[in-house]
Amino acid sequence: MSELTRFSVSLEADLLKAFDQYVRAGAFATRSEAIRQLLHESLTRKSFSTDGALVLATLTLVYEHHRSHLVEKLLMLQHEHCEQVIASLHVHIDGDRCLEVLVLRGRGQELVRLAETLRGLKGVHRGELTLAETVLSPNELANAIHSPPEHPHPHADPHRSASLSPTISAHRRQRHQPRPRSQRSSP
Ligand code: NI
Repeated sequence: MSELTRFSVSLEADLLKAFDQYVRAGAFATRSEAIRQLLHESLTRKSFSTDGALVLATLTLVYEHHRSHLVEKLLMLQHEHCEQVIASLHVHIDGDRCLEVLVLRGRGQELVRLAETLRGLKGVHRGELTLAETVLSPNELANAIHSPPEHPHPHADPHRSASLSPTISAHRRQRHQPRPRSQRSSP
């Protein structure tokens, strides 16, 4: 974390009162902590709407798994975008509905379009895209992203097996292999 800098802010009394209520309601430790998070959220959201910015996001989907071909379509789209879908979590809510949380990494606008495609499928009731963080520069990302796996795995069907999704296991394999010394960047 970089060095802390103090600065003063002038606010109207009404606005400060509203802000202090916000700090209490949000159980922030201090005003500084609340301002830090607000600034961070606002700046991160801005980078989401900028085409070139690289971001991490989550997409929460709730869907009916009985819908014809929906599970196949969701899996196919995730494989087609395997560079962006870096992890997933699946929960069987009840006899009909599933909850799936996808962790996405890529350019903001690409992720928005992917989220629209997934939540637009028939049988998907909810699809909430949440921006988590801005990430690496384009060059760093190009070095970090691995080529798509050649499907050495059976497709993990979450309704039959509790195994890790292909994207997670491929990602773990990739992460745990040390990179050649020449590719390591100095701090
Ligand atoms: Ni399920």
